[in-house]
Amino acid sequence: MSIDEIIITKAITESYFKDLLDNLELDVAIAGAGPAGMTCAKYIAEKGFKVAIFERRLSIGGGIWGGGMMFNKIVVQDSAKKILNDFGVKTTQYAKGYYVADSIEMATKLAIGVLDAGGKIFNLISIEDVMYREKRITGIVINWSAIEIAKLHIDPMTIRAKFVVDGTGHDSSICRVVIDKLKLKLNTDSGAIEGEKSMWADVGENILLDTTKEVIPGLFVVGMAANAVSGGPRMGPIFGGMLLSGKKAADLILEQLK
Ligand code: 48F
Repeated sequence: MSIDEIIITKAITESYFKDLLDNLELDVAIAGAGPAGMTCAKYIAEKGFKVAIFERRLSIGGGIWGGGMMFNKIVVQDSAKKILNDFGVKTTQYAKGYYVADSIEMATKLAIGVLDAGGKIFNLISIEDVMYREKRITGIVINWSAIEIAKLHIDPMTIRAKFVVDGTGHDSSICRVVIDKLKLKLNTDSGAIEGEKSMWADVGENILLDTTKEVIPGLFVVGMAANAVSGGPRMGPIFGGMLLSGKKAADLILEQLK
């Protein structure tokens, strides 16, 4: 068989646009394919709801890959180990209550968990704005990351979603849009983004279950973004909180979707 480049081009173009058309109306749109966003996506998708993650970068995984200071291992505590088990990520107990996982295995298996549950991951797409109707976030505004990087003057397009999840890590960029463009008050002490505090793993990990919440109707915040928005500390290369936060947001959203 001789290979025809035009068939390859048509195969890619037609199947990509089929996927895109199929995901214009979602139950849940998630910003960022970091550990928190991917955990949230899997637990919602496996219940049969339509979920897509939009990731700015070429690769999924956010801050997982580099572990701590480029030593590509991550640590999770007892309470989060079950979530790694759910994704099939192997762990080794290092000390009582502390488990070590390989960063590469974790990043890839979290993504596989999302896809196998029926979720979709779009890479190279940035969420640059939100849709807000009748006092509720109702969708996201997307554009190619390459357009953002090249600073081209090209209008974005939209995806409708019953819920949006800000899993953008330290940037908390979706919540920033809500403050900057919509001038709304978030469900935080001051109503603004409090800003993350200096590293304190114990407090940061524990507080994350409180900071993971619906900050305005229709918009949840998970992972490092949740602590950044509510003024919690960063926690460094312990990742249990990210997983538990993603799971907690999934449970809260599932309650409302049902
Ligand atoms: O930063 P990230 O891994 O967020 P996370 O899930 O996990 C935090 C940890 O990695 C680490 C930590 C653990 O103790 O503190 O930092 O909270 O993943 C966030 C993802 O969101 C993408 C970004 O490229 C990254 O992959 N992202 C950020 N802004 C946007 C975005 C945006 N506007 N649109 C789409 N993706």
